[in-house]
Amino acid sequence: MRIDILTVVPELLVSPLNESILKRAQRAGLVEIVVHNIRDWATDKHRHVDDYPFGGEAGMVMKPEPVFRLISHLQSERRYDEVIFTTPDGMQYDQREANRLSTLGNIIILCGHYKGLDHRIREHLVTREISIGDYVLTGGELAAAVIADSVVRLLPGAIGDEESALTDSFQDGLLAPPVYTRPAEFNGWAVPEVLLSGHDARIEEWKEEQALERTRRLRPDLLEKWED
Ligand code: 6GU
Repeated sequence: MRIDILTVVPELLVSPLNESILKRAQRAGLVEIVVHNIRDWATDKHRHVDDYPFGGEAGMVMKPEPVFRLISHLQSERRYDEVIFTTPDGMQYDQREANRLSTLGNIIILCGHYKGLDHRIREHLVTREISIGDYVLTGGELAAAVIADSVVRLLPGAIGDEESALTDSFQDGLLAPPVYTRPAEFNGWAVPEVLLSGHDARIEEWKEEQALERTRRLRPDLLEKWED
């Protein structure tokens, strides 16, 4: 898989994409992540990437030409399954979408910035508009990092324990049960007895109960989806 991220602030994407699991996945050749500076594709002398909006609103708008040139260049080199635009008015990102993206070949993630992107690019080049939640970020870079992280960890071989991506919170529509490690008693606080019992069936049952109880208490909205 290849993920091309297009941004006016490439610095924001360096460290989140080059540590830990994402670093390892790239070294192992599971994914290639390439960050592009949109400014490098500007057409004018001062390398402008934004301009004033028609109709006289406040704030600046991302110009179409640099983004168009960069996307056209990328698409001339390989096929992309999706051109994603990160924007607060996109569809809400969730685990189902992360799963879907992780099955694709190559994707472009165009990071929104300023007051927005010239709408012609959204209409003609963007195939998917994604928001990571109902709050406003200064730009789409952190959202792009969230998407890349959540997709890459799903690629086969990206995380050591094959099982652990499948047992994530949300992967079965429920929150994950609590986890514990040694010591069995710490500071007078004991690990739930059943986990020390060695009784696999009872442990599984306890985990399912806990997952349900936590979901019912903390995220009843997920349970409604799950029961459908
Ligand atoms: Cl994708 N971009 C921005 N700027 N703000 C957001 C967002 C994206 N998702 C939630 N808030």
